[in-house]
Amino acid sequence: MTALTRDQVRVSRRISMVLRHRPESAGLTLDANGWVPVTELLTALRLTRAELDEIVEKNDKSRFAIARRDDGADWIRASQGHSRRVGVDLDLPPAEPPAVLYHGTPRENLGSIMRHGLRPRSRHHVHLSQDVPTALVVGRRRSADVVVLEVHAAAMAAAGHVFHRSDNGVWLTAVVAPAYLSPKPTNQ
Ligand code: HQG
Repeated sequence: MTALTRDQVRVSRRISMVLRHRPESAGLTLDANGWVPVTELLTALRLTRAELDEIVEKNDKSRFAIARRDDGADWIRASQGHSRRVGVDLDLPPAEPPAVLYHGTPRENLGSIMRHGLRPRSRHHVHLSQDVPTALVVGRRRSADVVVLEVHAAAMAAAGHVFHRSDNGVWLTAVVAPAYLSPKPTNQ
């Protein structure tokens, strides 16, 4: 599959911004679960359906999901990453996590994270990756000097902490206490 063009990446970022953080900036209102009619998004962002479909299909992380309702209308939402200020509930079922998940973060955050745990900050959840390469990509959005933390997810689940898996494979949980975290030695 070919990658998005630079222009398409720009539009994709704008869609993420609108669907996750600032729907009102495009005059849109999300429903309780984060969905908006595709036709409304197209009008608001002056896109054609073909342009939107290409961006959704080629998106490197499948950030957006489109679902058809009983009346035949298509609705779209971001699969994860919403700001807390946007009061949506993705309504994902609890999911049994693998033994270990990963979180990539700038090294400068490490001291604070090992003292206070992983916090969702401005988002609804702490975001965790299925594998180390993905965690490195997430961390490198912010810094060249990234540390990957192992999250002892199965132990957390056994202690009653709830996990969800977004439609695009990101693991979500409320917070991760320091006891469940160990920094991976940097040999990558
Ligand atoms: C850090 C992207 C100090 C945390 C990615 C992270 C992901 C702490 C930052 C998704 C801390 C929050 C989310 C503490 C957490 N002390 N720093 N106690 N607790 N942090 O962007 O996980 O490309 O909200 O380590 O791929 O980086 O947008 O979270 O560095 O899936 O689709 O605070 O965003 O997806 O940053 O990324 P973020 P994240 P997209």
